Amino acid sequence: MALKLYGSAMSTCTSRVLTCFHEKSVDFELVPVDLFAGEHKQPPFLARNPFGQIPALEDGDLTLFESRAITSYVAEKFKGTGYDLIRHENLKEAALVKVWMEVESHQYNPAIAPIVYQLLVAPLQGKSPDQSIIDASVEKLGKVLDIYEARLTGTRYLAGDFYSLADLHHLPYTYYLMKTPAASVVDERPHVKAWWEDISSRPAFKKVAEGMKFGGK
Ligand code: GS8
Repeated sequence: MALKLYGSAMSTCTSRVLTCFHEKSVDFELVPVDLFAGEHKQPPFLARNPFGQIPALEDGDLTLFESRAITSYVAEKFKGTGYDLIRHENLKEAALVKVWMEVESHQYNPAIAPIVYQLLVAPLQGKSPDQSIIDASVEKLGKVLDIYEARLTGTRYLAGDFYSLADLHHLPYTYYLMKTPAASVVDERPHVKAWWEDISSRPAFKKVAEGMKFGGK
């Protein structure tokens, strides 16, 4: 039975899971959830994620939410097929993948998400971007990326010389960031830029990016 993902192709957290599906070459069905109609706050969706946020996964009688927990489950369940995203045969490499997944979640995401929200989402909601939030977040993201620049001087990818779930988790938000003037925060750092060009050109993500459109951009 195919995995069922409830979400929206344009959403960053849904795209994170879709990219993982493509890397693993697993069968899935994307069940659209209409955020603009507030479907994610209605009882049928709340039964899948009581926090009312997309995406949610159904695999038989198992229901999961939180995109990073979903990708970890999929990468583990299908460790024998497709690209190995978690280095399951090497304990030390697997631990480094987990370290850099935590970094994305706790350092990178809190800095980048407000920039994408202010520059791409707020205008769609008829609000003007708040420049003070953008400036503070760009500064915060720059400090995180200074650490990435140093790290990527020694290794090709974040966890080592292998692409992993740690890199994959960065794709959706960075993809949207690169469509804004704040892209300079990546462009100014040569190793970060080369890493971005490398990970965003993988066929699995290119397929997903085709569906990532915010207001036609
Ligand atoms: C965040 C989910 C989330 O923010 C995860 O799955 O990784 N930590 C969770 N989902 C957003 C769309 S992300 O582009 C969402 O559902 N927003 C609508 C809302 O919060 O009402």
